[in-house]
Amino acid sequence: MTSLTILLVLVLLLVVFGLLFRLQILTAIFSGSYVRQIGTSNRVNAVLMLVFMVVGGAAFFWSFADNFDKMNPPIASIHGHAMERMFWTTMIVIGIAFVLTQVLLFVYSYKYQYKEGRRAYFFSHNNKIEVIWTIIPAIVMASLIFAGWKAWTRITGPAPKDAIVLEVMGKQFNWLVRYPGRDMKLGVVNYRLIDASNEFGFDLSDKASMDDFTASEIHVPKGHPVLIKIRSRDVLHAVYMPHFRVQMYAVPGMPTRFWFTPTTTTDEMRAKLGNPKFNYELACNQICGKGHFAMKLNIVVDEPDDYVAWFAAQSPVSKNADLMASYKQMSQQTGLGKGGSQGAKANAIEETGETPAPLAAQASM
Ligand SMILES: [Cu+2]
Repeated sequence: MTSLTILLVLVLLLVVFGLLFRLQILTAIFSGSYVRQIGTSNRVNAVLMLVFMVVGGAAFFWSFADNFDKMNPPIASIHGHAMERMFWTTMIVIGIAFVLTQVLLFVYSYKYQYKEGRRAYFFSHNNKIEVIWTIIPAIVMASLIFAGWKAWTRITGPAPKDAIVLEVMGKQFNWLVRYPGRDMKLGVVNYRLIDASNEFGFDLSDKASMDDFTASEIHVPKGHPVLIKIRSRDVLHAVYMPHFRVQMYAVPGMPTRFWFTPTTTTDEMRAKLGNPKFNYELACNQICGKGHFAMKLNIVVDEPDDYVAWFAAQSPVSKNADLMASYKQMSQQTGLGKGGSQGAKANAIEETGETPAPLAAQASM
């Protein structure tokens, strides 16, 4: 209590001194003996404004140009070109507005620095200027939003009926991939059946699950629409595939999706870039925890025949002894699936929406 009182007294003393100082200045102003000391710092600051504009502006454009290739990898999907057009149209429009406003900000700060005897020009308002700077941005913004809305609606509309389907599930800290087997139907999964061997929580009382398979990388065929169903097991992640211009959140409890058509195989892209080690990648671009940096997955774009061969060579979950044993144990523990009285679909995430037909060749395997 004593220290608080002392602190309070000190603060009040400071306030009193401040007021006395202010009073002294006011007295001097009214008596006409006050001389305002502007000093050289005012001019130095004005010049620094210009220096900041030139140096900061140059650094900004240099970093932009230097990282351009990283920000703008070659496009390898059909819709990627529409995204690219929208992105650069928006960048050009906001770029012009950005440069214009920043140059005015710094140049005016320099131009209207304090000068002895100069008074600010009083300007209340001007209807003409108000109308111009309201209507022009409104038209530009509305056009950008309308064009963006049209493109986005087209891209995120229902996947074509012949799209191949796969599921990607984000978890701290990797991606799990699941393909439907020959029946082209992703089976039922249930989070309560998840354990170390059954990472997806396959519910094998659903027949459609038996031929599903998991993969350590994503394979997709060139020139064929691909529908990716996206889920998260824990926190918010995002499926980001820069070359395909795909970005979609993986949200716990809320399945999302994105479909696209790859146009360039991995081999073609390697030849194009002259980099034999190149791989398309899926990266998580939401900071989802300490292992976020590790959430990376290879994507292989195959020629359709190679894709079919790869697909045929995969082993279904029903042939995975560890997974089958774990499923049996978990279903007994939880009373779900075959081991329990509850039906396969109780509490399960059911697949909804369209079930795309298989690749023609794949169906004849
Ligand atoms: Cu993540």
